[in-house]
Amino acid sequence: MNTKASLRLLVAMTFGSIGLISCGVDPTVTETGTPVAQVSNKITGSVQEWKVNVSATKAEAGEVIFAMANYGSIKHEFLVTKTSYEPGKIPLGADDRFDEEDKGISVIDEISEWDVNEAKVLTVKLEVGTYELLCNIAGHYGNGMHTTFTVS
Ligand SMILES: [Cu+2]
Repeated sequence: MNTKASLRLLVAMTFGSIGLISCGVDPTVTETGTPVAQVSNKITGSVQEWKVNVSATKAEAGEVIFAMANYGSIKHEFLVTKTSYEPGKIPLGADDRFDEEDKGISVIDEISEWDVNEAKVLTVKLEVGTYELLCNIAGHYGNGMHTTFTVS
């Protein structure tokens, strides 16, 4: 079994009967190329240089499960943050990261940096609000590793 097939198997085991998981490498579309439902509390996704992809960008308040694969060529991390900053506008420090203790940011939980071609699962309880899913390794956020996630 190749690595991506292994990752898909891991994700499929995580979510059991969700059919779309087994369809392909890109979790945002089905085998026929149809976008998957936009609202889901069971998210599959990936991190890579320089983006964060997720299978849905909206969820309902409550438990949300993220199964994330690292499809990049270097380590990445995955943070679920609630923030009042506009997407991509969290101010960066001299070290090219943002301050995770900044008043405008609340880091709900994270998968700390993990290896290429491996997948990790994170379960969080989310309230109604606007979140950014991102990587805060030096330079990564500024290069585009973030995506907006809305809970209603
Ligand atoms: Cu990164």
